[in-house]
Amino acid sequence: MDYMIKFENVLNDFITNDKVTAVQPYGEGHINGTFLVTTEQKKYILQKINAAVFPNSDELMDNIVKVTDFLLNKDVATLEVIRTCDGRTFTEKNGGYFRMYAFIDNSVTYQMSESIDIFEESGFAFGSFQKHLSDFDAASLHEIIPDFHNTPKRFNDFLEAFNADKCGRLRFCTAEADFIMKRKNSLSKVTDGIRDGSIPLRVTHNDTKLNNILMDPDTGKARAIIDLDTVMPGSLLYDFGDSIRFGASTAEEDEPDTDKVHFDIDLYNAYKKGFLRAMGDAVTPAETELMPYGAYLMTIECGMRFLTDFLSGDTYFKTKYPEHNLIRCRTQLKLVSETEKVFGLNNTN
Ligand code: ADP
Ligand code: GN1
Ligand code: MG
Repeated sequence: MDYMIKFENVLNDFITNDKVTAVQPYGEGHINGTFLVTTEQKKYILQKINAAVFPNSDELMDNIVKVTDFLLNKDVATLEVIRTCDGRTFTEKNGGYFRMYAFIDNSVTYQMSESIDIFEESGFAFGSFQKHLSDFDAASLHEIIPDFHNTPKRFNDFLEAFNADKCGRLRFCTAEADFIMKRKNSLSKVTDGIRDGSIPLRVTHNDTKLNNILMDPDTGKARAIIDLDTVMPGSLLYDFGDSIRFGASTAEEDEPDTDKVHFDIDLYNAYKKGFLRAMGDAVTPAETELMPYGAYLMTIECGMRFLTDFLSGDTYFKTKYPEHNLIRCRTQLKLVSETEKVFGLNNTN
C-alpha cells in the first residue's frame, strides 16, 4: 500500500514548506494506527486514532496537551503534539481522526526486557513519570476510558463474552476460561482499597508496558514516556503491575510456546528498585505491601481482556492471525500462575 498517497490530504494539514519522502507503518502498538513520516527535513509520527477505543478525540487530545504542557513546564522530555496548519491538535479526514507527534530520534522500544538494566531503568522512568504528575490536577482530566482498570468490571465483560460465545470460539479456550473463573473472587482488592481510602488515587499512566518508553540505545537511559492516551486517575499498583506483567516475563507477550514464558523474580526486583528510587517515600506502606498482588492483578486482567476479545471476534486489539489474542491470553495466564507461586498468593478461594 502506498501510504504516501493514501494519507496525502492528511499530511497536507500538518506539513507545509517541506516535502514528504516516505510514510511507513511503525511500532508494535495494539491500538492506534502508527506511521513514521519522513520529510526532506524531519521525521514525524502520524497516528490514526482508534475511534472505537477513543470515540472522543477532542477530550483525548485535550488530556494529552494538558499533560505534555505540564511536563514541559517541569523540563521533562515528553511527546510534542504537532498542530495542524490552522492550530488544531488533530484533523478529521476520510472518516478518520489523525494526530502527529515529533519523532523522538535516536530511540528504540523493546518488546521484552533484553537486560536487567533496561528494565530497572524503565522502572525509574515510570516512577519518575508518576512523581512528576503527583501535583497535576486530576480533576482537570477527562476519564477517557471509564473503568479502564476496574478488574471486577473486566471480569463481568469477560463473563458476557463467555456466555454469548458469539463466534463459537469457546471450545478452543475452555481451560483458559476455567482458570479465570476460579479466580473471580480475587480481583477487587485495588478497587475496594480506592473506594475505602486505604489506597490513594493518583494520576497514573495506566499502560506502562516497556514499549511505551522510548529508550536511548547508546546510553540505555529513557528518553520519554509515550502513549499518553490513558493518563487518568488510578492506582500506583496499576502502573507498577502492568509494567511487571509485560517486562518481568522471559518471553514476548505473544510467544506461542508457553514453555518459554516465565515470571522472572530478578526482573521484578530490578523494576521495583528503579521505581522506588524514583518515587522515594511517596509510596505508602499499603501500596508497597500490595505490589506482588498488583503484578498478579494486572496480569490476569490483561489475560482476561485478551480472552474477551478472542471470544468477541478480535474487535479491540490489533491481531495478526486468528488465534493471536488466545496466544496472548495464554502467556498472561502462565505468568499469573508463576507469580502466584513465587509470592505465595492464594487467589482461588
Ligand atoms: P498504541 O497506542 O497503538 O500502542 P503508541 O502511541 O504506543 O501506539 O505508538 C506505537 C509505537 O510507535 C511505540 O511503541 C513506539 O515504538 C512508536 N512511537 C510512538 N510515538 C513515537 C514518537 N514520538 N517518537 C518515536 N517513536 C514513537
Ligand atoms: C494496549 O496501546 P498499547 O498497545 O500500548 C492496551 C493496554 C494493554 C496492552 C496489552 C488503550 O496497549 O491496556 O495492556 O495493549 N491499551 C489500551 O499489550 O487498551
Ligand atoms: Mg503503545
